[in-house]
Formats: sequence, C-alpha cells, structure tokens
Amino acid sequence: MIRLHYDPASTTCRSILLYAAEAGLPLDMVVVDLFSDEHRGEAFTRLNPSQAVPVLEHDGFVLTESSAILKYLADLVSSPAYPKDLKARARVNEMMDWFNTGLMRDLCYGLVYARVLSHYRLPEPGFTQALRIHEPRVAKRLRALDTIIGAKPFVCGQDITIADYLGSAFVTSGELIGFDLRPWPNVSRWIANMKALPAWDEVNAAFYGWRSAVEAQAKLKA
Ligand SMILES: N[C@@H](CCC(=O)N[C@@H](CS)C(=O)NCC(=O)O)C(=O)O
Repeated sequence: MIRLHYDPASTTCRSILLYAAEAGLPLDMVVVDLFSDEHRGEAFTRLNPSQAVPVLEHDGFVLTESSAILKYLADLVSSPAYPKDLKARARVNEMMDWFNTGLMRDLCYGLVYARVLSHYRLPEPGFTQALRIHEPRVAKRLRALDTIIGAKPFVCGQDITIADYLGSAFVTSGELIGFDLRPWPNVSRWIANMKALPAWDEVNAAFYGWRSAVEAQAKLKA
C-alpha cells in the first residue's frame, strides 16, 4: 500500500496529487492539516522530523521531499513521465532542480508565503525590502523559463514529465497573491496546458478555496 500524508492546498503536495491522479495511481490519503499545526504533533514529527508534508509511506519505507516522491512514484510504475534514457532523464532532473532550488525559493518563499503565511512574514522594514529583492529575481527566473520552454508544450519537450507536475504547482502558487504571468507568454501557455489536464480542477479545489479566502481577506483590508 502506498500512503501519502498531505495537505490538499499545499504547493509541495499538489504536484504529487496531480501526478497520481493523471497516472491512475491509487494512494491511501492521510490529511495533515497544516492550518491546525497537525504537522508539529509528536506522531507526525516521528514520521518526518522536518515537520513538513508531503510524506510517502510504501511498505514501511518512508520518503519525504516532493521531488524525490515524484521520481519514486514514476519509477514505481515505469512512467514515461520520467524517461529512462540517460539524457532525457538528466533533462527532467535538471528542470526539477531548477524549479526546486531557484524558483521555489524566490517565488514561493520570497513573494507568496511572505504575504499569505504569517510565520514566513518578516517584520518591517524587512518585509518590504525582501519583496524588493525577490520581485526582480522572480522576473529574471521566469524570463529564463520562458526561453527554456520556447514553443514546446511542456518544459522538457513534446511530452509531459514529472518536471511539469512539480514546476506547475510552484508557478501557480503565485495565484495566491494575484501574480500575473502574462509578461511570459510561453510560461502562460504551458500553465494553460497543465490546467487542461483532466484532474487539474479536482486536485486543486482546496488550493482555489485557499485563494478565495486570501482574496476575501485582502478585500476586507482594502
Ligand atoms: N522541500 C520540501 C518542502 C516541504 C514543505 O515545506 N512543505 C510545506 C507545505 S507546502 C509544509 O509542510 N510546511 C509546514 C511548515 O512550514 O510549518 C518538499 O518539496 O517536499
């Protein structure tokens, strides 16, 4: 049995939920409610000392880190979304690292979480300064991604790979702060391709619920 401990709105879980749904991979789903701090409890901390979701359990084997989990699941079912060819696989790994180490840091932590999650928010003037640092960095990274994607439908080529699942969850986290992707047309087209996947709406329902709550709060403050 494959069990996934997850929060349905979490950026690092959405990629796995989407991949599993599209690949028809049945998962035993265990919700860990981040908003009520369930991940800081004793039982969950024993499972993942980092107190973060996602966590995969497969016959006693425990695996954390969304990128590693996607690779594990794709290999488990010999998925074409994680090609076996050495160079094709290296390209997928390259893009997953690119998303995970660069874009994730600047967009998710630097701009999005800093606004919508109180424990990532710096006291002023640090908050405004951090946004000033991350905004141009995000723009530079998206400019690069736009060039990398070019006319291709997916980040690594004609076919969808697990890099698309990982990357699209990170990029769409920007929707929580109304981040506009229109300056990067190839990125926008790629995200539209991902949103056209049959499972997208259902998998992302909780995320869009969170987005609506953030929007409602912003309107109240305005
Ligand atoms: N690098 C990890 C990051 C995991 C992570 O930070 N998950 C978030 C949810 S998106 C979390 O559980 N946060 C708990 C917290 O910040 O206290 C991965 O890709 O799985």
